[in-house]
Amino acid sequence: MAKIRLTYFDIDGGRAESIRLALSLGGIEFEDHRISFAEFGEVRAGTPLNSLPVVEIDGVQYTQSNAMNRYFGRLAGLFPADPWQAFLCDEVLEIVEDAVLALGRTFGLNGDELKAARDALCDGMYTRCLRLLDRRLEAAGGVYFAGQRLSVADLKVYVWVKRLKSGALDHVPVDLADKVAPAVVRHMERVAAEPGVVAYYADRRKES
Ligand SMILES: N[C@@H](CCC(=O)N[C@@H](CS)C(=O)NCC(=O)O)C(=O)O
Repeated sequence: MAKIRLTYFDIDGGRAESIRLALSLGGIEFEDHRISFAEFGEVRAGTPLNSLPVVEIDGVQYTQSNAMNRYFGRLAGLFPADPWQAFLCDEVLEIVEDAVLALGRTFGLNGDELKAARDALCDGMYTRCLRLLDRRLEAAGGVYFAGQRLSVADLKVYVWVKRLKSGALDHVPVDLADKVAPAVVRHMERVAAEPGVVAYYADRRKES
């Protein structure tokens, strides 16, 4: 098996978290290389696009978190084989990626500017994304987003919704998802209770 080293911030969230979860759930050995925000300037200079996450596979660095979600998802049995179900899984991955990207554009703002940008995000794009995810989930049977079983789409939505509800994001109401996408919140709670996810965070607590 190739030697895999995943580099990302030392947070249990963000773009690398669903990848870490997929690797862990799939029993795929990898080095979980975590860096502090203070180290980012130095580390990013050594990455192909000056950004994280990067995954090093047999000594070569690769970029793009959703490519990693798909590849490791396939290796881990967490990506649908059926082309239509794969499309549904992909759509969800990209909806959440767009949402993550939009939040990134508000970083660096402060005070009233930050509040205005986050209010607009929550009332506009985030409400639309959450409502769409709610509809997709119901259409897929209400439990998983694709293939009637856990996939990287479920992991990526779980990580995002957990963050929205965490209270860590200024001006993002913790009950936004509850109000506009209750099925997605129930989904988040179910994914949190998946045995592989519970085991992953139990191991994380032992490490820290
Ligand atoms: N499309 C890339 C985006 C990567 C990205 O923007 N990562 C953020 C951190 S989560 C970053 O490194 N931002 C710094 C920058 O781009 O200047 C991916 O999905 O991996």
